[in-house]
Amino acid sequence: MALLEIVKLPDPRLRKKSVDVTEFDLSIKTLIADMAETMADARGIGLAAVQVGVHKRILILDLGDLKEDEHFIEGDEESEKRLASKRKSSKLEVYINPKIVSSEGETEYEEGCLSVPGVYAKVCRKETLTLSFQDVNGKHQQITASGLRAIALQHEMDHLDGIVFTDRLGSVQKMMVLKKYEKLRKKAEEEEFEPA
Ligand code: QAP
Ligand code: CO
Repeated sequence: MALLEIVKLPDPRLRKKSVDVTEFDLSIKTLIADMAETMADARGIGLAAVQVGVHKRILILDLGDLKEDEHFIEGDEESEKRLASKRKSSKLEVYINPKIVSSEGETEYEEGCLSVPGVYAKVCRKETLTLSFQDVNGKHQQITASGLRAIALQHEMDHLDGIVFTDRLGSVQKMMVLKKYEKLRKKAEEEEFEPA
């Protein structure tokens, strides 16, 4: 197992479309194990392969004990506690070559992204969706998801097509979020050059 580097905005690798997995070999299983370790280390609930620089249509989720309708906000004490308890019970879900079969309804959720650390914004998504996908062995599966799982699946599937959640914001909101992100990046850069 290994920790991988998480690709962050504005890295152009996040904009490239990922391609279908055709060989369900050991290298795929190793990649998924490394992605799971990387996601857990970064305290994420979802990760697409493109976020570790691999352009294959693979995404993983680990909602742990978070209920489907549960919200988490970084910095919020209650959310942090729930996130910490989720850590104790990991429930890894792997989706390879996912395709939306049908979707219904609309919902809004305050999203974040390991590739855009530190910023969050409300994004419109479908409320429920039925997905076909393949598991780690290449076996075809289907799932109907709603709540947080449905949001996370749509967020991660966007990554497979080079789309980041900030692309889905209105122009004013997008500007505000990207400005905040730039500020955070500059601050992180400064701190790197002159450590406290
Ligand atoms: C995508 O996001 C998602 O900014 C997964 O500092 C988002 O795991 C699915 C994270 C919302 C469903 C709803 C973000 C961690 C994690 C940050 C994540 C940060 C630390 C984001
Ligand atoms: Co993301």
